[in-house]
Amino acid sequence: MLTLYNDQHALHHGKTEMFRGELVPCFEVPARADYVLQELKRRGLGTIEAPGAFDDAAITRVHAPRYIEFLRLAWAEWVALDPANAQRDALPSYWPIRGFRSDVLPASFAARMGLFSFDAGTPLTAGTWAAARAGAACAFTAARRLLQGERATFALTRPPGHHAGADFFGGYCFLNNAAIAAQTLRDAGVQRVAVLDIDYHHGNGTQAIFYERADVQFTSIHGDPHTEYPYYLGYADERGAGAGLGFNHNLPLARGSDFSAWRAALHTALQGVAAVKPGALVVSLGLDTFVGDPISGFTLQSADYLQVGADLARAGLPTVFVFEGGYAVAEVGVNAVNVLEGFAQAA
Ligand code: OKP
Ligand code: ZN
Repeated sequence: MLTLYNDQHALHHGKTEMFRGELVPCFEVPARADYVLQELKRRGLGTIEAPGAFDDAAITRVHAPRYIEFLRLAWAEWVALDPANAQRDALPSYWPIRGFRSDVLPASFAARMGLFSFDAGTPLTAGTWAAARAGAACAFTAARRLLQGERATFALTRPPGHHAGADFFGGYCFLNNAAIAAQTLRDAGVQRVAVLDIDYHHGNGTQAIFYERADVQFTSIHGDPHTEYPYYLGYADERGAGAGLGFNHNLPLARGSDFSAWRAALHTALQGVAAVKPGALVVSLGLDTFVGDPISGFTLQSADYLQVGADLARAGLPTVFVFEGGYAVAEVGVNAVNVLEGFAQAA
């Protein structure tokens, strides 16, 4: 398995996120990717390369121009408000919910932070744009290398992407790496792409990006949004709209679900994937389904991830894996590489 590694990822290192009225240390830390890289090397699972040549056109195919512009300039604007801001992360405090205007682009930076976000848990830092942009390059290159004949590729990057929509950040995500990979495959002529999101949290950003499209099917297995983040999307009755009706599949599972329940959902998901005969598969690879994850509620064990990889390989599709969540930091490397090794051995 070829890994495309974002060696700029640590430029994004948030200090704190809002949780129950307090700022607590970020769960989404640089060490997550370091552990995965270290485990890939330790087990000698394929080669590790830097992403290739990249321009922002691949980002623009998925994200709105005014949002990209906002992200690019956000840190400079934040520091311009107050030089002391250079020492603290930017977090939003105001959001335009129902009844407010979202067509107007306010002059106020604080107002634009809220316009382009949906939670207070996603700090924007000095290196966020550079890290996220390099991550998009990773996802893009992972897709391109698949087109050039690789059986499977792995975009090892952070911050993650699947909560980011066309024009919003949240859930630790800024640019939707999985969507960028899927769109890159489409733009190269792959007629239909399936995105399978196995992170604990519903991939609301990816769903929203492709909701009205039949050319990219989206399937997600995740904690029931009645009780789990991101709460406001991810229900089973969300089936797609317009041309995309029938191309969106949510498989919510109760908090506490074990591997046998999870694996049954995976088999259901893979049947749906096979039904649309895609030319390629993009897997949003979250490892926060692990029993030891500090912010999630499923009970998968490390060995189960070998089985997950093998099950995914049996779909028989060229596959791009994109790293998403997983916050049991010391175990995330073993768990991620178990999926990849299980895949490689069964492929
Ligand atoms: C991102 B990804 C923790 C509350 C949860 C947001 C979770 C984002 C998960 N104190 N806050 O899908 O792994
Ligand atoms: Zn997650």
